[in-house]
Amino acid sequence: MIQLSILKITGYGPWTLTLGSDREHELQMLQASLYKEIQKLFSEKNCIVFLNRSDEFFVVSNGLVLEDHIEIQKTLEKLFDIRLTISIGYGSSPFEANLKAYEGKKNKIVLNAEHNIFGFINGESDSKVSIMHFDVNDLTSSRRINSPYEISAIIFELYSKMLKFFLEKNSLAFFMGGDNFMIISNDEAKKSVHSFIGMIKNNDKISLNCGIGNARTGREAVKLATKSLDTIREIRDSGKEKPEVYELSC
Ligand SMILES: Nc1nc2c(ncn2[C@@H]2O[C@H](COP(=O)(O)OP(=O)(O)OP(=O)(O)O)[C@@H](O)[C@H]2O)c(=O)[nH]1
Ligand SMILES: [Mg+2]
Repeated sequence: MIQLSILKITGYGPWTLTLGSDREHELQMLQASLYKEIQKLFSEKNCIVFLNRSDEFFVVSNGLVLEDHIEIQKTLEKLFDIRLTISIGYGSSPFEANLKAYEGKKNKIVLNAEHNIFGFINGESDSKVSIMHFDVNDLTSSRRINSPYEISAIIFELYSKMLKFFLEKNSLAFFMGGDNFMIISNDEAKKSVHSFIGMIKNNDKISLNCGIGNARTGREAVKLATKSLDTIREIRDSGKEKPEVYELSC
């Protein structure tokens, strides 16, 4: 089971208007500070936070119970003027967990009214997280031919294809910066990773490496996924033929 906690700023749209037109820089600073704090608070509890469209946060919150969410809400309420709503869901796939969180909020399944927490908690039982860490092999060579903005166009087109492909496998893809992507995945997605890498290689002439990590918590799974990716690099740099996919579990 994967558990997701989705944090969204409450009444953000109307609130942004109260700042007047000279607001974009303020909003960007607020979003960056929020992200920093949310990543800090959840990673201390062995979770990992993925940024969704800069103003919404997807947390792989396996192992966390309602009390943990209340504690984090209290800290955020002390630090920021704006309030956040947390929607929690779980399921056998990340997409299902996302739907469950969405339903919990939509149908007002209240877990804690005072701190705006909705949805369904799995907590500590049957915890299983698989994360894929994708990275472009040797992006540096492409930098010699393409300017920074042209590289961005290549990376975002790749992200769009990745998101669509893995959504069909009930998994969720996030852009992490640089040439890095992470996917909150499941067995279905893991089975199709070679076919995705092959498709991108044939159609876009981009070579990808993919490290996979399986663990009981989000942070541990990400650690193992990144370690797998670094292992692919080590094999490559030692002159041996590198695998495109490497997987570690704990
Ligand atoms: N989010 C994230 N970004 C990273 C990580 N490692 C590198 N980056 C970013 O990715 C960019 C590209 O770096 P690399 O992927 O190491 O460069 P490369 O030439 O593609 O080399 P290889 O991936 O080893 O083939 C860097 O400038 C960083 O911005 C990581 O673990 N996580
Ligand atoms: Mg790279």
